[in-house]
Amino acid sequence: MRLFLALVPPPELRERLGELADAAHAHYGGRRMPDESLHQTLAFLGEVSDVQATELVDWVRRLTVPPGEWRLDAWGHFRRPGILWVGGHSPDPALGRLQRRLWDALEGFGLAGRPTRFVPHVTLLRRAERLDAHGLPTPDLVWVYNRLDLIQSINHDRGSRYVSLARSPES
Ligand code: 3AM
Repeated sequence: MRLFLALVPPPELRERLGELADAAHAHYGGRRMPDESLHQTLAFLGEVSDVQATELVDWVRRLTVPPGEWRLDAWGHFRRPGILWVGGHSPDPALGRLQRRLWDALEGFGLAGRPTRFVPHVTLLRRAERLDAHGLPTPDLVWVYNRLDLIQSINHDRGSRYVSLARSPES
């Protein structure tokens, strides 16, 4: 099964992110991420075995995520898949530390795939028709987090559906 670790927005923030997604969609077209799929990927694990998945579920249920606040104050894009995202203007040191700590542990589980660059972001649009418009208001949101989710990504005809398999305790 295909898994990733992510921050899942609390309901109010999810709503604000959904509003940004609507504004972005009006400008850029493409496929708007459904509200229930909005997340911030900390580590994409790819395909893992059932045995590994069970170990990961146990680990996440005991994992402590240091509480943090991530400021979302910039739009960004990944040109090739036409992804438009909202994220931070500058790298967030606490999220960087969390991501490195997670990968240290994941490599202990025998998982590979640590990326060379980590750009925390929330994907709002996929296959955007253009990425060069500048008509959107600058975002200004704060994501207060203290836990993460282990999420299964299930492919279906119109994209992926995400199912949380485990959630770390609130810290
Ligand atoms: O956080 P976002 O939505 O940008 O793009 C996929 C999504 O990221 C990414 O993992 C998240 C959940 O699917 N993803 C999918 N395949 C990937 C891969 N092979 C990948 N990230 C890195 N390598």
